[in-house]
Amino acid sequence: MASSRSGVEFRDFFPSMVEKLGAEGFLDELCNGFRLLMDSEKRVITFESLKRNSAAVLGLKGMGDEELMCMMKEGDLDGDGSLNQMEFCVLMFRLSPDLMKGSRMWLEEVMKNKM
Ligand SMILES: [Ca+2]
Repeated sequence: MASSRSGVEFRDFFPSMVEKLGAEGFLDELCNGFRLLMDSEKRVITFESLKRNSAAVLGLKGMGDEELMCMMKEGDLDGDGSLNQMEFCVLMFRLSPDLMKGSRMWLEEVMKNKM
């Protein structure tokens, strides 16, 4: 995958989280992150909800508008201008290349069970 890292700086702390939490625990954390960031009425992440809530989420703190916008653009697979839970999780994995390398198998396993 030619990842255009379009200015998105992301501290790659996921691999150590997976070590600590295990695959399932980690996915729960991702879902938690999603809930923290989403617009509580629309149940998806919009640019506004991302901007409003990003300070609460480890790793997103201090991101500027442009970076958040890039994240939205990169994560929005179906082009509806918002991120649903699946899009968010996929994006998080794409932002963590190391995790991506090591995680294909367990990720698929966990996704099958959970989603
Ligand atoms: Ca979308």
